[in-house]
Amino acid sequence: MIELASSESRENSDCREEIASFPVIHDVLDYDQFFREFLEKNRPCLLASHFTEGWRARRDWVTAAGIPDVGYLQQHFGEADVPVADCDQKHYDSQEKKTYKLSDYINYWTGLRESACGEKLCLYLKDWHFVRAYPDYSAYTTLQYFASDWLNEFWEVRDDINDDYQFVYMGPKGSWTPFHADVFRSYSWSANVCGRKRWVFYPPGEEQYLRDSLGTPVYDVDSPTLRDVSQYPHAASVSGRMEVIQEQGQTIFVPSGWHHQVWNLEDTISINHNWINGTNIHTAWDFLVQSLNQVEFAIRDCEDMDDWGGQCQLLLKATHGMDYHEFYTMLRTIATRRLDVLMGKKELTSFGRWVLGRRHCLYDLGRIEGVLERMIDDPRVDAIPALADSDLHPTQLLHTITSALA
Ligand SMILES: O=C(O)CCC(=O)C(=O)O
Ligand SMILES: [Fe+2]
Repeated sequence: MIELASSESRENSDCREEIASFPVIHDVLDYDQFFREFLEKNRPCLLASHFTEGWRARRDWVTAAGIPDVGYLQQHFGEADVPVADCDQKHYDSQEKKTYKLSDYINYWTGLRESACGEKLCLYLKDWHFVRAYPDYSAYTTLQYFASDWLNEFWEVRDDINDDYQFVYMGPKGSWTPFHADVFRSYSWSANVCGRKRWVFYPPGEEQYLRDSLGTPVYDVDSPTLRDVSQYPHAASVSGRMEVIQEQGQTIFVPSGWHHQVWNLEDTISINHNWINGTNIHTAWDFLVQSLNQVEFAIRDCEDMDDWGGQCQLLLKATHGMDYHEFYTMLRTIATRRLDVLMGKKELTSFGRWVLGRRHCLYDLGRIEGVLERMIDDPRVDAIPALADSDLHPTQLLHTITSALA
């Protein structure tokens, strides 16, 4: 059953902004329905807490009183290096981060929470690659709805670099994440092991109204400065805001390209993944193209230099996190594994648990076919030496997929 949390309106200077209702899934919804209603339509939703009931993290990382079991975390993971953001230090459009030992972070969390000069600190442990650090621990199982995950599948089968997009967050009441959309315009899901979060969302495109007169995106979407017309001339035109409180055990689905901001309302631990699959791969490609256009514009005055196109790809990798070659390598890896399923060579299991059947593989290949057609139309693809080899060229892969689908 999908229910809608009730609609509210919110005072916003002299206008009242309607806040759209937020879908909540209480019962088990079948995979196809979730796929159609939320992934394909790119709409957010909240999943009830029973979906994460059996998770080890919910048992072992939380005390009987429902708060973080810092003693347990200290004992089992105290030696881990973890990234920690200072919520009061703005660093470009994000927060300044340092590496801590988990045990030092827990000492801060359970202690006075002050700097050496007595200032109150708000430190938020973010983007800890927990599964990578403790691959045998099994803190949770990814829900079936999120099983089709090309990003983590790609990183799992890659043997040159060990990385993933599977994270643990933990922070005190008051810690927060500034207004942003996720890396590569991926989806994310985030589940509260304990604690509560407040989320604010805006649909794709609405963020353009939340830029200041110089074009810089707002950092804190609840900041009173947004009401200052001389600073944010278009803020009154924004629409589609959604807000929801995520309780302990609940999981939120964050669609592609939706800007959002998050506050921990209590001491909170959460698990989150970023992912791309057949339903948002076109969005991810469009965003990659847009990022390359921006890079090219930024260094257009050096266009005459040797291998300007190669330099643009290097800058794309540094700023966006992925270049054309890596994006294509991901597509090729995912496509090859699905072609193998169609030929009966292998079974495809995601997160060690969910079997992606033949029908899913056909869907995925159809989506890859569509993106490849657009890639081939981009003349900058041909200037990438690693793709010049005809066996590796996107045209060749497209041909293989089209023949298989026929
Ligand atoms: O929980 C947070 O502080 C941020 C999470 C987030 O931005 C996400 O899951 O996309
Ligand atoms: Fe996010």
